[in-house]
Amino acid sequence: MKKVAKETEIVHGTHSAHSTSMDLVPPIHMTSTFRFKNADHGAGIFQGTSEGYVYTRISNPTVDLLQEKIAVLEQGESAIATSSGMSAIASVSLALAKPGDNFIACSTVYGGTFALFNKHLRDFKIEPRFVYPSSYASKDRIEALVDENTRFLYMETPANPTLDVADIGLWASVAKPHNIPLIVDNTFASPYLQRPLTLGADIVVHSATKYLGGHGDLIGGIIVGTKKMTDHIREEYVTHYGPIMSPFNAWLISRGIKTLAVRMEKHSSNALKIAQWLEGHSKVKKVYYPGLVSHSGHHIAKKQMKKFGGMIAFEVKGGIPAGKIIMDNVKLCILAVSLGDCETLIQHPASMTHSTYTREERAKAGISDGLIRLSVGIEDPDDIIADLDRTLSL
Ligand code: LCS
Repeated sequence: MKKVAKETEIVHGTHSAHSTSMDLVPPIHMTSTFRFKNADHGAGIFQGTSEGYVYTRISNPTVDLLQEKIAVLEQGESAIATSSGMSAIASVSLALAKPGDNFIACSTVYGGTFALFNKHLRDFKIEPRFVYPSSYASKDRIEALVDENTRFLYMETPANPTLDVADIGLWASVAKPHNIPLIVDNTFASPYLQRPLTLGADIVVHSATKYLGGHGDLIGGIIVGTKKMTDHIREEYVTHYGPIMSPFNAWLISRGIKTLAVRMEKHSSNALKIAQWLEGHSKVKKVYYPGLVSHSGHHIAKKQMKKFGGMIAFEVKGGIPAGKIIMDNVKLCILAVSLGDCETLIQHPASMTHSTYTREERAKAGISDGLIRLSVGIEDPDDIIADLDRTLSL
């Protein structure tokens, strides 16, 4: 069959109907274990000589369907669905690095990722080497941090919460000659807007809690890469530490992904309109949105993203007190962390999602105390603008 468009792949996925029930939507396999036909069949599955499922911590048909779907979307060979975005990042890190090793990461990442890297991996004697500021780092500055114990490079683009854009191809050009994998957290963009594996990355991770699920009703994570790489991560970490996704969450994410293209189009067009409006507002000091020509990473974003996504950060004149007035008085926008939901969410990174950084670390990573983050939903953009406009004039 002729290769179909991305939007078509997203709707159809990879499953074919069950031969008897002929469901349009595949059922949820809520089972912890699976029957063997006989003792030889069971033993054969364990040895890899017979086909079949064993136990849901190892694999499950509903989770497999989601993994196949995401692998297709990200143009990877294989994927692993995990219990959360954090468990995806922890699984990859701990599968690739051991005590005495180090890795290089961009300095502006989700606050939970920063805590994992800067505290918990350090406890395991795995050293993070942050690139400050990371988004527009030259090849030489990244290269200077590599040594024989460097096990991976890690970047988030666009980054949480500053929307800094890092050049995936440039980071890949440092990783490749050393044969070190480049990991990209593609949560903010989703595979609809950006496909890091086609730009030189080796592994993609996601918080599926966000745009992939799309409806704010679950927690989940994804790892995508070559089959060799995902087999290694499974064997080294996932199977025996057990951070796997439940079949119910996998089913919900498969359902959410069907509307990924239309949601990302609407998130992106809404966010662009709101960012342009904020930029023109007299009470707004600075707007961070990769779709704005004024954004320092606009040219890179244009090169590696289809559109610019639904996340905006901005600073208002009057700093934290002025920001609090907005957060305490919005009516349509909801004061909550997380992102990528249908509803517009607003939050304050310094005191919320990025409070895992010290003030000095935040300053070095470019996360100002007055920064407000907006996850633009799929409502009518004029209603979101009206809500923000009212609070900005209080
Ligand atoms: N990667 C990114 C870019 C994230 O934004 C998050 C969570 C994670 C990984 C971790 O995923 P989780 O385990 O939560 O599924 N970001 C959040 C945020 O900005 N607010 O609340 C969670």
